[in-house]
Amino acid sequence: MTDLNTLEAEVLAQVAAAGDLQALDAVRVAAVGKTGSISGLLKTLGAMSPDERKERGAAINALRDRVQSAITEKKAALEAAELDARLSRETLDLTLPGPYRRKGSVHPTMQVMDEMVSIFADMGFAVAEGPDIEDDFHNFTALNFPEKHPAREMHDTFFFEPKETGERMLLRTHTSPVQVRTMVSQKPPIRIIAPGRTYRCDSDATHTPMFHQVEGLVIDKGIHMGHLKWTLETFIARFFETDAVTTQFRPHHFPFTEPSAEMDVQCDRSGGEIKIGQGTSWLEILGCGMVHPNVLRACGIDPDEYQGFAFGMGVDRLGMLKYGMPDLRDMFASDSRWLAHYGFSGFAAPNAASGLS
Ligand code: 2U9
Repeated sequence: MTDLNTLEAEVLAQVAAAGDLQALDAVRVAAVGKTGSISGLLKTLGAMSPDERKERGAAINALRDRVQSAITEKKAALEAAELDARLSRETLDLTLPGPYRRKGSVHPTMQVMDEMVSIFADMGFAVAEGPDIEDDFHNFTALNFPEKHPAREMHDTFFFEPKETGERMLLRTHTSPVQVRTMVSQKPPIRIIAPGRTYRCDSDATHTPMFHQVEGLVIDKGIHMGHLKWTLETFIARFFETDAVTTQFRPHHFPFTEPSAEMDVQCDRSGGEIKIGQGTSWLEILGCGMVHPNVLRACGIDPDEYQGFAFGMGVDRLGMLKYGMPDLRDMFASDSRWLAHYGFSGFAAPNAASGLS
């Protein structure tokens, strides 16, 4: 008759010596599997007397239980060791530079808008925003546009279907409605810029149906053209990052300002590339003027008490001038190669201290 103690010692020694889960499972099958050494002992019980069978059967089952729990314990230990080995093998040092992937970039229009905002913020201007979908009053009437002004026509402006009241909403043609809303809702003094999307029914190499503007408005007592000129010349010098900026004002007309002017900056256009601060050519940069008294009145401000100046510039256009992009339409073509070439890093937000780009 097989000596159970000897068998137990052999099997436990095999369990202890199993180096991995596969080896341990082989020991398990050989001991307590269908044809295992311990399972085989149970088949010998049939030839015994009832008393012998009872005693021998209990001893064999106890042996099987001890071997089974030893195998379970060893399995847990091997699994834990395997997990530790994987964890130490699969460490990831997050301080190492990641694998190179095509990085995203900041669109030139957003870069230029951020540069403009950071310059004006440094000069004490707040940023004001308003809806892209506007009404006639805020986009035209409050800005002193006569009823029959061509800008109110369909060929220039995107109109929505009229409401039941007959009122036609529209896509704002400039961000000027934001200044109107600010003057209606805020007592002077006011110093704001209004960056944002604007929409006009136009499309060629220098005009797109949607483009971006930054307009500005200063309302206070005793404001005059000298304040306007200093503010804009200071902005231009900081935007083009050169002190040698020469500018000129050309008389112009806008319904919402009087007097109105367009501001040019002197540049060298000889080599195809535009160089600001040198040369003898002139380049139009923005429009400006003293806020028309009718506009102040329309916004509830007494022109005998308060005066103001305003200006407007095309963000995309100034970006093309500053960073040398030839065609405005490329700005909106979403060509990943163009964006990779002209895009800016997202980790270098423009600010007065560390620079614009
Ligand atoms: C209010 C009063 C006056 C905003 C102004 C301009 C001149 C101007 C154009 C520049 C290029 C638009 O993007 S562009 O095509 N804008 O020339 N804009 S003064 O004057 C205002 C605005 C709001 C209440």
